[in-house]
Amino acid sequence: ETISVIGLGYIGLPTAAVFASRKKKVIGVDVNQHAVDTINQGKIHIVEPQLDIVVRAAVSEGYLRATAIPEAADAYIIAVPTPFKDDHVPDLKYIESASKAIAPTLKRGSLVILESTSPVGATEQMAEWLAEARPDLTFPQQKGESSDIRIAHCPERVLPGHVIRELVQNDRVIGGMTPACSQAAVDLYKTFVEGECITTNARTAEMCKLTENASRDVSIAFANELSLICDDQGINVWELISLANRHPRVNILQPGPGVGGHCIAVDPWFIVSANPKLSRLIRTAREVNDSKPDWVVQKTEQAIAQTQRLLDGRRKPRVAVAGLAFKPDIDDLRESPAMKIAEILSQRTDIDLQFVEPNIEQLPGNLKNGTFSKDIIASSNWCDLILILVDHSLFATSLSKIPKDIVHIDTRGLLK
Ligand code: SAJ
Repeated sequence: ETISVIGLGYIGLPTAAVFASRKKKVIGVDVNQHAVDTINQGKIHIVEPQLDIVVRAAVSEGYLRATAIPEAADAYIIAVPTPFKDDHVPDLKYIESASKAIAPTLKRGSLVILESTSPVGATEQMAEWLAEARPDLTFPQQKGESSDIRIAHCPERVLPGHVIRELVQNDRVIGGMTPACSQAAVDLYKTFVEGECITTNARTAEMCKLTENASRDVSIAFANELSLICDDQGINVWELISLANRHPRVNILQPGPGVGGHCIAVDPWFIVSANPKLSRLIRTAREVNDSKPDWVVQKTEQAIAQTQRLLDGRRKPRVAVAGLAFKPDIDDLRESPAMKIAEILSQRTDIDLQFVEPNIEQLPGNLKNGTFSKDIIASSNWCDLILILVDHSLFATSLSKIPKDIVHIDTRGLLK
């Protein structure tokens, strides 16, 4: 049995490697030739703990091979990005091009699984694209259970930083276009999934994934809204939340500088764009979370102005920005609210800036003014004002050595 994984990114590559680690023959397909070459050398082009070891073993034992041109397989897993366009409308162009690329290689009995986070209806749309390209085969939307090709949606739900563990342990929601499609997909995932594989239809599976991330977004928005109210009322929001969470049926998440990453800030829009009038809460949560970085910038600018008054022109205020990643203990700066804040501050020439990020080796080019440090203690000894944007564990363990007399803006409640 051969499995083809289309899209060798943060989801596709770990999935391909884990199948290969269970001695399945896996063909990984990606349009990025650099990714293909890197993987064929047994190396990885993305950062994820343990992934390098699994990929190296899979390639050297001959179970995983990458290519830019799709080949015939028994099962296909599509794990390509699903971004949105300017107006927050989901953009299915990568699913469309992946479908068209694999269509010529399909054969009777092939199973095609869409793993990409998708708006409701995307799996049916993918089935249409495949059917148009292969009029010689039958598809579930035409022939139901007796179709030549089986199609299912099986959304990924792994947490970046814990992908290898969560791939194996998490439950999977499997939405086939027919029950037989679901069963074929369950049989495939059971190769390595130790969690439960629960079946449903494709539309429910699509909505389920969007719901999971929208639920987290709404919960974080609640915490972020509380943080604004508490700031105005002179209440420590972290103390407040920990007290409220003592109630047996209350479980509030943590406020922060905003919501980043590639999923939680994106997926809720797929729900909103399909039902704008009905999704008022989900939209508002997105807006609350998206506006938090600007609020943090305003707070920081007020503190800078105060420091300027104290320094009275003797020198520029020194500002340390602690953390650039989108969440703790990773090096991923993409879609990071901390980066958004850092970029705005780095446009100022009337302050001396230092960016502290222990998980990267150099600053990204879009931070114009400012020096780089990996050491929060040295940086806090240098600065007048420290802005904490990420709760890296290295920061948490350094807290006792950070001088108390500098101005703190703590968006993560590290200093409580
Ligand atoms: N955040 C807060 N407060 C919190 C929790 C998180 O401000 O209490 C922020 C983080 O700092 C970060 C953002 O939210 O900026 C998202 O981080 P995250 O750890 O909540 O989630 P992701 O984006 O790394 O991964 C999510 C996960 N979804 C859920 O937990 C429902 C993961 O399981 C999904 O597979 C992933 O999205 C995805 O690919 O969809």
